[in-house]
Amino acid sequence: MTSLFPALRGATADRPALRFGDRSLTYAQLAAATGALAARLARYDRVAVWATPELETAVAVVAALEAGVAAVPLNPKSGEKELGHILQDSAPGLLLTAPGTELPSAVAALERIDIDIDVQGTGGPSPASPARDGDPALVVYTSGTTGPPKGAVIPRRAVATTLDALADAWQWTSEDVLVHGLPLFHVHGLVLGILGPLRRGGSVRHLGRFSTDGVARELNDGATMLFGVPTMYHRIAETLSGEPELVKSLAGARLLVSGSAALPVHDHERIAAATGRRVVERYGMTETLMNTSVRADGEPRAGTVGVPLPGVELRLVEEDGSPITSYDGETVGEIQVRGPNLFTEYLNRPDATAAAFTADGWFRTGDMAVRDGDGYVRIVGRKATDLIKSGGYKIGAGEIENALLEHPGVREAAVTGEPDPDLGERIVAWVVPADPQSPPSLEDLADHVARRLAPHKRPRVVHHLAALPRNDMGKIMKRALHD
Ligand code: MCA
Ligand code: AMP
Repeated sequence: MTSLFPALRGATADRPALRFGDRSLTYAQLAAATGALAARLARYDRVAVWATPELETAVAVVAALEAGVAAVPLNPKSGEKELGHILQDSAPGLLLTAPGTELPSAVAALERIDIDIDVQGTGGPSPASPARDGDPALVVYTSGTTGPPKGAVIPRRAVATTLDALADAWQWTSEDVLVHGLPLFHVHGLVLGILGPLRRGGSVRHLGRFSTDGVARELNDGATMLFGVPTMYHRIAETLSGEPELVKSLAGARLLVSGSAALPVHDHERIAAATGRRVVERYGMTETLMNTSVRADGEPRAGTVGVPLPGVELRLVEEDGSPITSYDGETVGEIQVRGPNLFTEYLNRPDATAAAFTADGWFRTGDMAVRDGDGYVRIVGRKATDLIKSGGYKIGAGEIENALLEHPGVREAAVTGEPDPDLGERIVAWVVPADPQSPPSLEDLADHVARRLAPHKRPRVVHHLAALPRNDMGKIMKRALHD
């Protein structure tokens, strides 16, 4: 198949492609660096990428895609248990990392390539790889309600079609300069935020880590688009009143896009009132890439995620699976989607893959929504109460409960999410201590979860209980906990 990145071979050689802090690459430099690396990757099926927010991560993933090899992005803050699971499950042939990175022991046994971004000469792009549309491009790990994260196998076709559909919806061109500070081990920051601009032949400036100052600086210095999760827009909304430079920067942007979780209407309205700009929401999922968006030329109605993207079939279904045919803005159903944007399977999990699809190929998202008469989708909730969205990260309650139960001070544990103005939801741990006289502290439990899983999965609140409320079957009644 043709390259996912025509601009590596086009007439754009001297144009900027990537900038991270004060380090940057033009398209010619990116072609040389990825061409040299791709030549070393061709014999592997899958390679892991230590996905720090650095230039090397972008070079590694593009090189893998150029070589026709699947990339497995790893959260560099993953704890030992999470990392051990992902490595064992995905069995990468080697690990790509920035030079000098200190790696934890869980990955020490893997063969490692330190990426050289400063490839001199006219190495140029790699020759066209023999990869086909349906071949895997990425394996991205995503949490479910129970058990360890599952590896969603995302084909090249899905990456290409989702990015081209977004280009149509957002009038996204090679003239656009994107700014963001998203992590590079999830779809939002990596596929939309890095591969997106490169597929268009445009450029991206990554902030290293999100800050409102960084956003203001880049938008006032030529960047045209901003991507962020609602927590980032919340922090922007909180900061606007005292920061005229931030107001000016947002007012001048071409497009402000939010996704990964619901953007509260209050934050949407505060940004609109201060800047005159309305944030555009889009809705996606690791397994489906992008499904809907408010269009750049459409009406950005607060609280909706817009209309299905070109090529995406979307329907709402009742509990019994029958499709809802009248769009009245009130009837709630589960969103199901079908189209070239979908993942192929969960790696090594045929059971989970089969459960995720209907017999005729619709993917069950688990998101509950209504649809207005003109087709706009409004997400109203989730089917599973055991999935928590915190800071735009999806976190499974079961995974954290299992980690808590491995703490010697914990006899029983339940995990829920509760509303949080900054994070959307925050993780709450309900714990029956092994010794009621000396229950484990929040700090202790947070460290324990952060070390085993990842810092964003740590509980932010802990309640100690004498017993967990259970029904006759012994199942924990989570709704009773908050009462
Ligand atoms: C705190 N930290 C700790 C501990 N406590 N580290 C170890 N042990 C501890 N006990 C560290 C954290 O790692 C972090 O470090 C820092 O202290 C602050 O922690 P935290 O409060 O969690 O971070 P934050 O600054 O509040 O983060 C907010 C955020 C972040 C920046 C909005 O949540 C974020 O980047 N969210 C993006 C999620 C995302 O991209 N989701 C896409 C998936 P440090 O600051 O150094 O990290 S969804 C998706 O892809 C689909 C397709 C879609 O639709 O988009
Ligand atoms: P993930 O599995 O981490 O890719 O997260 C996907 C989930 O994020 C979806 O199933 C939705 O629940 C949620 N999500 C993504 N975008 C939006 C949005 N714009 N509004 C509400 N929820 C969203």
